[in-house]
Amino acid sequence: MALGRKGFQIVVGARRLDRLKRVAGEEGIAIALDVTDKKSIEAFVREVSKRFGRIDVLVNNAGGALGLAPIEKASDEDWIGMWKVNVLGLMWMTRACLPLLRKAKHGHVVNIGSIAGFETYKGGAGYTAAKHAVRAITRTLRLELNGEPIRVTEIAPGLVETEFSVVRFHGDRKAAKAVYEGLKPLSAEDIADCVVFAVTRPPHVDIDEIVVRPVAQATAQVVARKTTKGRS
Ligand code: 8X3
Repeated sequence: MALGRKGFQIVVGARRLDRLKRVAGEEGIAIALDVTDKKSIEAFVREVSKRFGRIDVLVNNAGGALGLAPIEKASDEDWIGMWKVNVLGLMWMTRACLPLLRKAKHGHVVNIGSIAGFETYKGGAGYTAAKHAVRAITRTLRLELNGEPIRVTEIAPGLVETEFSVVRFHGDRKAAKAVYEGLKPLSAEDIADCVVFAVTRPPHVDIDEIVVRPVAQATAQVVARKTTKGRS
């Protein structure tokens, strides 16, 4: 709700309405949204249109990784899942929100990408390909909106401790925890800070990209971990 503290009226959309309401707090509005379902997107955007008639900032945050299998053993289900949420969902939301972004004095699309948008690693092809696509879509959108007062920003984080790894490892919490062991990962708040920074620049300033990693992470897989407990 970092943008809420800056005076923005927040509307949050996600599948789990109970959790969403907690995220939205008293000031924010929570509306159920599944970005992989066009009907759900239509209903969400219709509701926002009815209540506010415009969108100043669209943050495309939905995304995630499924599995770490090499291409030889890639699961169709995981790949389709990743492409649906990271790529199609982002395009569907952007396409559906553009008419309302055009109604704002200054519109802004913020896409949450990843360092996987320009790095690759073994077993990561489904996710890195999807995040490379997010990067390509973001850059294309900037070209297509050139001349309009709509800014386009990609935020590309490295390791952020959220449910990301629990989802990637299909619920294996031990494997997920190991991803963040021996270092201080970024938090959701660190990414929210980046969003706030990009969004609160003067309207003529477009922050194209912010790449943000924990200091212990040089690349997706080169990570300095401390083994002594309590020293990370
Ligand atoms: C995830 C980034 O560092 O876990 O988007 O590969 S990383």
